[in-house]
Amino acid sequence: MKGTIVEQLLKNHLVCGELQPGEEIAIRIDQTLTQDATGTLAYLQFEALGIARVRTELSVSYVDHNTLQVGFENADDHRYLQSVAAKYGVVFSRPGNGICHQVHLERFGVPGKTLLGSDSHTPTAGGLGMFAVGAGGLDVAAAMAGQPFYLTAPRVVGVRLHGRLAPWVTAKDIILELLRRLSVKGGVGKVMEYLGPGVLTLTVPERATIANMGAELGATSSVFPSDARTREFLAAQGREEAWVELGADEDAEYEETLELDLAKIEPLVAQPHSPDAVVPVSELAGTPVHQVCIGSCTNSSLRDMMMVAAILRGHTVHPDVSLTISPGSRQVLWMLAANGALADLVAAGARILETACGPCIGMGQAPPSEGISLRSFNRNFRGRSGTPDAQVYLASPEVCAAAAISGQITDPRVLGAPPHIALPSRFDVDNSMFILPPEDGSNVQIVRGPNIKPLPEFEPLPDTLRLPVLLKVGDNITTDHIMPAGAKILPLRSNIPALSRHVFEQVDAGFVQRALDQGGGFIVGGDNYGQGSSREHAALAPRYLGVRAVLACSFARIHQANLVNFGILPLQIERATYDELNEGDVLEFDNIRQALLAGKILAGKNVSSGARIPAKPVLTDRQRKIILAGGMLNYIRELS
Ligand code: MIC
Ligand code: SF4
Repeated sequence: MKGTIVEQLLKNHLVCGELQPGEEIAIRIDQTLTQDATGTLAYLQFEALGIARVRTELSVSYVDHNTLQVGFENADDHRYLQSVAAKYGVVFSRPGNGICHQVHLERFGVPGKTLLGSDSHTPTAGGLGMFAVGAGGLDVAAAMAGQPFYLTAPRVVGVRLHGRLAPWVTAKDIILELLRRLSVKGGVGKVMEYLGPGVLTLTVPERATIANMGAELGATSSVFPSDARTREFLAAQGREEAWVELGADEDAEYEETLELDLAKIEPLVAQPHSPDAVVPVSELAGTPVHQVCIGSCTNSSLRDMMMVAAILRGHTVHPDVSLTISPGSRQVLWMLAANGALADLVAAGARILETACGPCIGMGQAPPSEGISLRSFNRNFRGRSGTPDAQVYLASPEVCAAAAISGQITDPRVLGAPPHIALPSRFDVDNSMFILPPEDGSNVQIVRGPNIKPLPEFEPLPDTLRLPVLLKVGDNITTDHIMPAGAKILPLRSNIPALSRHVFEQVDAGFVQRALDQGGGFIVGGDNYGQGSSREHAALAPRYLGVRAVLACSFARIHQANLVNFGILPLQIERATYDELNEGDVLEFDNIRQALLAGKILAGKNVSSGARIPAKPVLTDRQRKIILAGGMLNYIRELS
């Protein structure tokens, strides 16, 4: 990674380790962000660390996920988050202020700084030249406590952009094209660094769309240079003083390079049920659509919303379609209201939702049975929309708007010349929906509702595990499979006993009872186990049910770290071993502690079939100690 932007950013923040791909390094974290669905747990964990005030340059707590208040739970969580922010020195972004990634980009992102967020799309800020990474809440809590963040030094992929996008082709199509080429595991262990003359043709919100969906590649992060366009964006936000220039050295060396001619990209769509099932929109033209949802942290900027309004102007949404619009931030909504674009959206029959994640995480707006939903979002995993048999497609706001009018997937190029969107050089800036913490928070009382339960306690890892395989799943299992979200389950995020009742619910309704009856056990998975979100609940809730190890062919980065943080052993197995294992097999591992200390492969046995189970612990030296302690909180307590 010599001379790359990634190298410069990591070098400037390196606390320990060598910048060699594959080595464990630790970096200083300048800023953190949390959102409400992961934040309650993150702050409960921060409280458990016993630190009086956050030790970052800036920590922000957003409320954007759990905003449907069908019971007291979410509102109680919001109140808890507000009080805990005041007590510990965290800026609180009130519900209604917008989606964390969009708002952070607008108001707080600083080129050259590091950002750790308890949300997998935190790399959105890479569009501004930050080194921004998603992590579990416990890792973010540790960063708020001033501890460095540990990660595997990534391989840096240089993505060289040439030329300019054709009319109706957008930043979303650039990242969909990369997903088409590389797949949802193509970025694992890597950071995507964008370079080349094509970069200057993209504004910061467009770069942010690309960096955002780098998460779908499985990449640790995505980074853009900080250049004249970055300066322009910061100036428009009244923050030009935050600008610093950042670019790769002339002779920067990348582990891999990819060439992308922007002029050759066409409008694309990801088909159900994976963001990498990408085809040209022209192949799907004519497919009837029942719902169109525009927004999410991927595509909810002022430019995106104004483009949609301009396309819809003078039309009425097709009678068979329900169109929802969620602007990414209060700034975006306010500016749409002031410039008249909101009136165009309302006149066309769009259903205007609040500035929040909304349908992206199944917080309302579930599609009809077997409904086809076209969304400008980033994830279309089965069931995530709230309707198990819905078919969710992902595309640019332009493609979505065209379908909202015609009632079918439509190549927007048939609409003639695209509208010209003129953005103002100054945006309307108003910080009044942020609550700044008092200088001294020691007298602030933390408010806890009855749904906020104490953190479960776990014992250290035993030396022998003899337990059944509770479930065997395939490749690319997402955290949405493991720990579903949606309007009914998300309110339980701060109540692990209740939340754990929903583990693997959509995959196997009998899983929870089986885990309880058998006193715990193992999960067997294929490649890229745990891809998708950063929700540590996908580790904590299974651990609560007694899951002690996951045996998989490979793991997604954030989930692997979350498993370790909650004392679940991530064990890598060969495909042949995977093929031989069956649900119900009893597996035995002996002398685990000694083998872990010696860094050895575990020699497990399938008691049911007699076969050997060689299983390699996927752990760094530090993680070995954490897992032996039974999880990160135990480990920190041991140290202090
Ligand atoms: C998501 O998009 O899946 C989420 C909801 O934002 C998650 C976080 C969560 O589960 O709370 C993520 O991306 O990390
Ligand atoms: Fe929210 Fe969706 Fe973005 Fe996750 S992906 S942060 S749920 S808008």
